[in-house]
Amino acid sequence: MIGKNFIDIIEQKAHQNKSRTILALDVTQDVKTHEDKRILWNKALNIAELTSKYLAAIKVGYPLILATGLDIVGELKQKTKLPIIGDFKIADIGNTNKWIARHAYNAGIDALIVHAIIGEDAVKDVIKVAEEYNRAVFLLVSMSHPGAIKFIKPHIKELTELAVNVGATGVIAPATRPEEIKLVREKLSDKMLILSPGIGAQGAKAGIAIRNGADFEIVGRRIYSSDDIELSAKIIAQENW
Ligand code: NUP
Repeated sequence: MIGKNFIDIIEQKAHQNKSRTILALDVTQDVKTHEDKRILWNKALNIAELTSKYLAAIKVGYPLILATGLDIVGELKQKTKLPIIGDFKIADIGNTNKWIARHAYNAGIDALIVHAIIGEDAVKDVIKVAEEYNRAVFLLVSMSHPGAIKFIKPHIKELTELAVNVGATGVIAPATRPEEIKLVREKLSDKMLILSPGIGAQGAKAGIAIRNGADFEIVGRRIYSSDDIELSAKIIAQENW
């Protein structure tokens, strides 16, 4: 299994901050000029710094990174001292995946999210890079939106088995359907982590994923779009710790 170092770090941060929250830092806006980019960059850093004492990790994805560039990862790590998860939902052929992973890890990303549905060979190409860098890989075995019920959910068992077989650090499973978290937990080794999105804006209550077997809850809009960002992060941590 890869990513043991990542598990130690995220657990240590969780205990230090008494929180099982991963902030989905998807704050974004149209960026057309250097000034737009600077404003967004500062806004994202400001939210990260305001909330960091109530978080276990930060997750970045396309909404932020395509607008600011990958360099923001280094500054986020330096300012918050939190591990950074790259939610690039890697889902291509192995050779392409390998290069996405190298660029992300080179930028300081500690863990990557990869679609399990692409199959063992293409997932393994990311695992190999993660081994080389001593970083983590999480596989999507289901998704939190309604559309996932038709195509992904029917394969959740096989996708979870794939995650175990390739030695992934853990999986992503939806807080919007806690019964799926339970099912996934039964199939995973105790050491593998479950990260669960869907809390807040997508309707699930903070704490529900943890009570059903997840290790961390991924929360975005409920924190960064709230009137009192710091207080929201604090309350969610109290609910999931
Ligand atoms: O199944 C998934 N659902 C989901 O919402 C897998 C994900 N990676 N996410 C991500 O979690 C989504 O892209 C966003 O970054 C975050 C949830 O954000 P929010 O709904 O709490 O704002």
